Amino acid sequence: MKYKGVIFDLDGVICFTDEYHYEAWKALADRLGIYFDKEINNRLRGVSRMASLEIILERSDVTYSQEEKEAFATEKNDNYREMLKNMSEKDLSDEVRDTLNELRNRGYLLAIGSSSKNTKTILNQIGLGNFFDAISDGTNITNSKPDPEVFLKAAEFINLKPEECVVVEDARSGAEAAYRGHFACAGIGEAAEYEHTDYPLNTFSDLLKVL
Ligand code: B16
Ligand code: MG
Repeated sequence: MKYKGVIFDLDGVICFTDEYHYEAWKALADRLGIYFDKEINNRLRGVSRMASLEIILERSDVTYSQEEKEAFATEKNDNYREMLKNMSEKDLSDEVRDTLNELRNRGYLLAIGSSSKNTKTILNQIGLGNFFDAISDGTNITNSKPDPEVFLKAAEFINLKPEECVVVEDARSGAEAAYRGHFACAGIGEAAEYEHTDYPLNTFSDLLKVL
């Protein structure tokens, strides 16, 4: 086997919470009178909560204090977490479930590498709370993607070197993080277009052709 481990991004790879992120940021932006649309929302993929807020505030004429920004991020997150309660095992596709099980059967160590501080909540909601060998997420890093920290920690947690792992990503920032960390990268969506992505995938189950 060329690789021993697979590190999965969460949002946009294992499940999809873009719409919830969009609605929660939109509610905040509307309240503050800031223009926000789906195109701006796309720029938030893989980006940490506070960095996402800074992108939204680019459209604001008001300069907010750090304290106010933290309150805005909390407001968005409380709203977002309410929406996450709607998620269930139905939000895990058969394709993703079957592919993960097959990779496990083939003997790979499987980890999560997500910017989200809500990773464990989301995994529990979709029935994968105890599935992965390790979880590296927004709660154990100081630098967000495109910094490779979240993937380097994930590799460390499963005792593998970056060269022994493939990162699966949907966001450009995540694919760049993988490249900067010396990981091979399998990319879906915009990450498939990234110049350093090693394995562009049309669909998640294509992973079984490269691993
Ligand atoms: P939270 P990923 C990322 O998850 C999302 O793509 C991004 O939109 C979000 O801002 C970020 O998590 C932080 O999420 O507010 O829950 O901590 O794609 O890295 O799994
Ligand atoms: Mg993602």
